[in-house]
Amino acid sequence: NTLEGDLRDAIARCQLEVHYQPFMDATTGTRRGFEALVRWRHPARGLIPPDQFIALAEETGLIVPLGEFVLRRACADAANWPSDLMVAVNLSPIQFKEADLFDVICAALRDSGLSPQRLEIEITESVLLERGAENHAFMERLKHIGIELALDDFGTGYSSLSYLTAFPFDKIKIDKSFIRNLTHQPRSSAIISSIVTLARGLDMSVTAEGVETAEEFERLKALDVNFVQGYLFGRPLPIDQIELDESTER
Ligand code: G
Ligand code: G
Ligand code: MN
Ligand code: NA
Repeated sequence: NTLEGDLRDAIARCQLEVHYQPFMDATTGTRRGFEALVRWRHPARGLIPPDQFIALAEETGLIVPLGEFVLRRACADAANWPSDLMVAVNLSPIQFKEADLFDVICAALRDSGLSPQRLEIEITESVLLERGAENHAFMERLKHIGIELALDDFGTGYSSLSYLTAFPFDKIKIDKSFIRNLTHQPRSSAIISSIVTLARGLDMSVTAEGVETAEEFERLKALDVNFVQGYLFGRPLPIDQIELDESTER
């Protein structure tokens, strides 16, 4: 059997799992929420990471039911968390082409009871390359009901600065490739510092992704990054393995 056939079955047979990785307020070190990251629990191949099936799901259109599954699961899970914790869900550019995406998101919120203010949608800039006007209008609708919008993987694509002013993002997530070089390359500090200044001017916050060491964390705090995410604070884990009783007070 093909991986495509297997993936189709996986969606039908609920072999997909949503794991959660925490992100923290950089200043206080308190946890602010979790990013939902899909995994495929394959009966023969074990746990398959998303970089091995998201592209296939996008090519075959399976990303649409897969994405809806993740969104619904994430909203339902987060509805049971302490109410100061957010959940961030990645949306594929392919999902943006579906005319009913707004209704799908509203239904996931309604059915779970999750407040829209606790949902963050992460999109990559590839969404913005096509159908700019429609996507802009769509993003405004999401913001209007209180959903937060994050620009994911910032710095890895074309990263036209015009996207930042043209689209209503609340947050920029700096790709982990910049954090990796932070403590050896002064140039990486300069780039992050510029992104932070730019974001401030546009009234957006900044998340640094892929933070693995205490040294990186210290440097990022000094650079005034708002949020941090990475193995230093926690790996993505299944819902039953995340600690929710951990203090989340400010
Ligand atoms: O969890 P991991 O770091 O292996 O994720 C690898 C990539 O897969 C990341 O780029 C992430 O954005 C993407 N990804 C993870 N979960 C989802 C999902 O539910 N939907 C989409 N579209 N992408 C996801
Ligand atoms: O959605 P996005 O492309 O940002 O996906 C985040 C990816 O980064 C996930 O695959 C996640 O497992 C991975 N990741 C999260 N924290 C770290 C980290 O500290 N180091 C590395 N190398 N990868 C990380
Ligand atoms: Mn992401
Ligand atoms: Na990212």
